[in-house]
Amino acid sequence: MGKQRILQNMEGYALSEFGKNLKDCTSKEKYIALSKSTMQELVPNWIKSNEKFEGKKQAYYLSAEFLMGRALTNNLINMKLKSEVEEILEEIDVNYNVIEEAEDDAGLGNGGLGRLAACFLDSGATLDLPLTGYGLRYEFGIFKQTFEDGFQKEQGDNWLEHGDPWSIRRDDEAVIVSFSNGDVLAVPYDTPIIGYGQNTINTLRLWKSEALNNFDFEEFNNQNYHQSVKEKNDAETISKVLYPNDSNDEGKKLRLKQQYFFVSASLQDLIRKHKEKYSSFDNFSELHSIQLNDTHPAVAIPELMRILTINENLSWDKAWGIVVESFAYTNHTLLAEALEQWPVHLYQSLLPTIYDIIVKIDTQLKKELNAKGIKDEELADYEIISGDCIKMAWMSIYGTSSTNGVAQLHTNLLIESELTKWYKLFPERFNNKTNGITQRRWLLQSNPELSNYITKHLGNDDWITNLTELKKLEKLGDDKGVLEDFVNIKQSKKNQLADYIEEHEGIKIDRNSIFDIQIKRLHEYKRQLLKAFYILDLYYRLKEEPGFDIHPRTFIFGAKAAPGYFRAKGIIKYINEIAKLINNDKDINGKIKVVFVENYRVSYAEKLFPAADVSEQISTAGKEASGTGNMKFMLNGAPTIGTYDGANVEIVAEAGEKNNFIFGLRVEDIEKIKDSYNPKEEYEKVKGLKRVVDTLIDGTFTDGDTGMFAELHDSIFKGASWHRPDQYFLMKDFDSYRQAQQKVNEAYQDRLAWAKKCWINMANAGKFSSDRTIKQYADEIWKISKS
Ligand code: GPQ
Repeated sequence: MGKQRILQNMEGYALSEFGKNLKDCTSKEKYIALSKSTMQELVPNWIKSNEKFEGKKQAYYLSAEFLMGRALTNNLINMKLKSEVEEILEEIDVNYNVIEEAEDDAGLGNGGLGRLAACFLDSGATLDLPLTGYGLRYEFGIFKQTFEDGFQKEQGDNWLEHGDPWSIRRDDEAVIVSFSNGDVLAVPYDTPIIGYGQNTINTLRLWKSEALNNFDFEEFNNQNYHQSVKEKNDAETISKVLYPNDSNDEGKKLRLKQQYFFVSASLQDLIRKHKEKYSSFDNFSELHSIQLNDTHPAVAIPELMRILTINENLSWDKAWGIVVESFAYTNHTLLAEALEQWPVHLYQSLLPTIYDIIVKIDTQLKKELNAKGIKDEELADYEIISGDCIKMAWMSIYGTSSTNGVAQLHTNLLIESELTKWYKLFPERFNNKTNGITQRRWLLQSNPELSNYITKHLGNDDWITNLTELKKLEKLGDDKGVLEDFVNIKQSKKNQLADYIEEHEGIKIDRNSIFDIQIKRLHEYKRQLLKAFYILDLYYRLKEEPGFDIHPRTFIFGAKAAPGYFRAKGIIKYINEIAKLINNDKDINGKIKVVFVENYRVSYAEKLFPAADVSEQISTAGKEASGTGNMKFMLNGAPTIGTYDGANVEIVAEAGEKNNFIFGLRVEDIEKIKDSYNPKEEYEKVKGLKRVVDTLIDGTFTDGDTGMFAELHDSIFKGASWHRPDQYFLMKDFDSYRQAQQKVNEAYQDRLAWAKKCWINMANAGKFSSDRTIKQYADEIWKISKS
């Protein structure tokens, strides 16, 4: 392959773009030169790949978030060029790692939902399936997090400051999106999604908002400078910044603008391409399957109705048939606060035509329900427009032919509780698609040491595209030599992480301690606070109980809190206070340490998952729809300490309960106790619990007079109008969690028995490849196949 060509292209790019010789470029510039040169290599294949799917049914993934992380290494790996490029760079005395670290993450998502979209694109291309992503090209992605005196501070994420070498602007395919107060231009930026082996290169198309007229000369001449650029500023605001809420509905006008903007642009794009080839829409749903990633793009349902009935003159009924057939909907949560409900007045004022169509859809629904014998007084349970709110989930179930949950437990709960009524109406529409992760990023890229070892023992690298191959390794779980090698690989990943943490967090950690890691968004239901209470209890016992001893532990947290989520920010501050106390206590002598890493993100995650000894998945049962971090830990050989929640249930079913540490209330237990639950009883009764919970109010720690800690205390004992005391059952699960942790400590003493647990987890991770998930979407929902 073109080793020489890549280098030549890099040199040429350095000269023409930076006015320097390559050797004099900064790391950032070298990164850009290398990426541009890689683009030159792949674009011809990209064009060919697009052509091969012409005339075939294709799938489209509409998502407000794509949490892609870095692209360079992933692309080189999937093009099978990584080692060659490393050699080229070595020849010119450049360290590949330095170039890799020069890339900013594309952080166009909050957490699980956005990262799932990114894994799905990788799997789609690798499986040679025609799958296109459509979303928003936020100028600012998820905020950058720093800690000041232990408090989270947010900074803007200017990821495009130096340009994005991986996307190509397509002015010729721009479309106009209309709002009641004017039109804006949607300009597409296309990023190649390279399948492993480069057979297929798909596209992620992200829309940027711009003004139709950038500058009003008349206003300028009239000395109205602000007015002269107002249209430009207003239009550009739409794709300016990602809303930093995870699983929480914000209900803001700008957010609605974002949703309609990218949805309308994407559908117009599909319609335009369809019309270039066909003169009717009779075959539209035979050629398009459109997945709605949660309800964020649900406005696609009335928007496609608008386009088909008003622009294209189809009858209502014919259009409705096409809409239902073309769309499918994924539900990602049961949390009430995440279920989108838009105020009617926002729709009426911003999107009056769309609102009228929603009214028609709602009327049609009620007629249909009546015809099915549902009485008028029961209609309120289904109506899409309910009081002054539009229920996006209801519209998404009614306007699509498939509704899926993201893990078996989650789907069961949807069917049995939240969506029972809808399930009874349309049982054939409901299905489960358990989430997955791409092994290309989460093993091959982030853990080359383990990848090579796996390939060596399997005798081939088929696992890269067929993860269930790992099952063949299970039998080596009794081979002492294998387990020792495995322990050594884990140790080398722990050493790498320890170096990185020392450099970036300024904390020296014990490389031989148990790396116990909880990395995910900060949310009360994920119960970072439960882990904090546990750590504090451990600390007091180590100090006070003679004869109590444990294997050294490093508790690592990584999490961003939504900027407006007061309690989540309080938990961050609290954990940072605990860290300060414990890490500086000479008595503890480093036996336990607490590290809250700053600015947790995809590229940091790639360093954390491979180095973990313990995976913390401790959400309140029934609250975590699936989780995907749990799968990344498992694949890298870390047992789970967790509740029976989300995909944990399936992880344990694959890897065995004895190789994991399950604790706490189950969904059915919670159902039984929730009405009579009194957290105070547990607090009084459970040994040590009072001591740790009281630190929220007894002056042990300071929250800088923000009232944060007292508020956390209230969340446990007082409740509020919108929740019961301790709604996430921290008090009730504390002792059971502590016992499970004690078991972890004991199990870790026998190094080889522990390594075996890790090995069995890794060997049974095959089910959790997003290749499996995408194959199921392709076969069962989208009905698409390889070219
Ligand atoms: N999830 Cl509704 C998000 O990351 N953001 C959201 O807005 C919603 C869900 C997560 C969910 O909490 C996890 O349990 C899932 O694993 C993930 O989506 C992907 O399905």
